[in-house]
Amino acid sequence: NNRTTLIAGNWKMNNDREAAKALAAELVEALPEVPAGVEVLVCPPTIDLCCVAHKLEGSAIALGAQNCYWEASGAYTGETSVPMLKSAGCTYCIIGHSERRDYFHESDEDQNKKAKALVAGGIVPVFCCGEPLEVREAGTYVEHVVAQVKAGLEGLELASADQLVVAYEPIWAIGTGMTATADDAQEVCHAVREALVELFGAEMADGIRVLYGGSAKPGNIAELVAKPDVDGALVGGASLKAADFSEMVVKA
Ligand code: G2H
Repeated sequence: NNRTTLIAGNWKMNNDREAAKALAAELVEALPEVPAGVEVLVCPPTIDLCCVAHKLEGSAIALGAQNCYWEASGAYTGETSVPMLKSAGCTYCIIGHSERRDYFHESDEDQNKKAKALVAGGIVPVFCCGEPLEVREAGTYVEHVVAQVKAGLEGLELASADQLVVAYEPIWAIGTGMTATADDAQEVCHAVREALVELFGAEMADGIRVLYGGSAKPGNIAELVAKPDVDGALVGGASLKAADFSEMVVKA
């Protein structure tokens, strides 16, 4: 395939202003250029988007947000709209992370509205999906993830395949150190791509990046991205250390 590998850092709710700026600066220094065929993205907390954007200026590292709201403006206290993210320099936005679905009770319908608002506003959604441990153990994880993808992305209109990224993150592997094997990742990422074929047609689905997330690190990134349907990683813990994250970029 000719999909560009995407190594995306999800900083989650970590670092203060100075630490965010320092991490961004270290990354720019560690990655003066990005290897051919690889794209690098960092997603800081909303409050640090602007200062990180400033540090990333002129670098090969893209900026993304961790969440958004689907209305463009108005009385939505505490929320951040797609045009706001766009004007802050974001080209990507994570949506539907399991932490948002679980702790903030976000639904598939919420993700659908966010995905549509992002694509309409010119930001690429990094749409997350994944099953909890009990679903994995029950053996119905493929159906679970495919249902999330279909509900979250139905009716989305894409002009090109680079307008959407999907990240498969088995919840039991998030921040636990328990990585899914590369074969586990491939099995579900392949099923995700088949769901994308149903939603967007074969040609479009062939160009959409499908990432793996969940304890991805320098030691397992190469075998993950070697799988035919795994086009990169959404990286949490390991993205907070410039040395680890840049090593992952080099090994991807
Ligand atoms: C999964 C991942 C990043 P970690 O949430 O989205 O985090 O790599 O720490 O498991």
